[in-house]
Amino acid sequence: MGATLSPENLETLNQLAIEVPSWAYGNSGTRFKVYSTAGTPRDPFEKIADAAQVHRLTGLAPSVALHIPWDKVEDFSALRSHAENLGVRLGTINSNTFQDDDYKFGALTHEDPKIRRKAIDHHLECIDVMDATGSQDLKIWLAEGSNYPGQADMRGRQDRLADSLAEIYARLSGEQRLVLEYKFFEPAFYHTDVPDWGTSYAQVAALGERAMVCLDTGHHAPGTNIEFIVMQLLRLGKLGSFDFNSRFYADDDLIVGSADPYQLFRIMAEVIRGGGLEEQSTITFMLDQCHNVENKIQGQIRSVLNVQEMTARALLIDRVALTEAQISGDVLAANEIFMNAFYTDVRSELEAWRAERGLPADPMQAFRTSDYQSRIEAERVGGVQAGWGA
Ligand code: PSV
Ligand code: MN
Ligand code: MN
Repeated sequence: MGATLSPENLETLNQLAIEVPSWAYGNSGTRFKVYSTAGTPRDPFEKIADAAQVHRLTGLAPSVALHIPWDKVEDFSALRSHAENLGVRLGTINSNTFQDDDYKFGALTHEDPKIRRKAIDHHLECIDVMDATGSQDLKIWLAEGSNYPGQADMRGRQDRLADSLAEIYARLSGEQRLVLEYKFFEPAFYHTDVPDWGTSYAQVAALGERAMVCLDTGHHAPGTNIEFIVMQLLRLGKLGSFDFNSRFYADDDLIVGSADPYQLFRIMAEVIRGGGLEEQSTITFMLDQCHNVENKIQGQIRSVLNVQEMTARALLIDRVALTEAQISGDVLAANEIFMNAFYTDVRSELEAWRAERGLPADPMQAFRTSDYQSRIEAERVGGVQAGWGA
């Protein structure tokens, strides 16, 4: 079944901008082993340089998310200029309250006001970073919860979380936003304090207009209808950002669209249906993935291309015919219209899209044949390689 992207489709597709995470370029692994690879960045400046390659070859990834303190530098304005000189900008600032002994039993929810103070102050410091980098979003993911029934007062923790978030939110200015990410398990296994979109929604709705929900595709129980959540958050005007990644079993953080391209298609179909790619949309389409065994820069290139490809296919859904089939109760016709779009090969059209912009037809191949990888392998010797958590 052939179908081509209309000029309106192409206009929508052009709205797609994907944010890559700085930590994708550092070493990462599982809890069993972190593999070290040649050419791995030794500091945030080198991570940004690698991220800029993804944008240079795909035209799709104009911003880079930072994680504090992993990406802490003396002078964030210098990091900002460095990014801008390489054709990208600094994006979401991710806070980190999961690598400090003080936070063993919680950070923003902790019983001890001194520890809560420390955690709130960390977020205020992240907002200072945003002021210097020009970032729009402060993204908060909390590793807080409990392992055993009875261990923690879940209700009290929820109340303290609300108070802590209110203090952080009050410090935002201008266009800055707070996005609260949810995750149903890990590192806590009995309860987490922000386990689902409903809890995140309840917390951010209490804060105000500039507080939104972050949906990480790897943070749901198996079988969850994620596109339904996308639809609902868009409907409520509270979908702030995505953390895209793929998973087979848990929070696997694999290449986007690798485990289930059809799910990515369904998610992008709801994004389009809900206006998430319209000009006035403020959704941040971020990747949150780590490459354990594959080449990191190519892994990111593959991911951003997959997001674009599934978006292009989702744009091909014949909405007029679909609505007719839905209204008339023609179940099979509706499903066929939906699937026809999913099964359409858009790769040559996307090659043409790149050609028009002076981008390589095959960005993966272009990276393989460039000397970038061999250059960084030769240059980046010595020093400590930055990794997930460094
Ligand atoms: C937690 O699993 C998470 O998805 C959060 O976004 C963290 O900031 C990120 O992973 C770190 O990779
Ligand atoms: Mn995430
Ligand atoms: Mn995660």
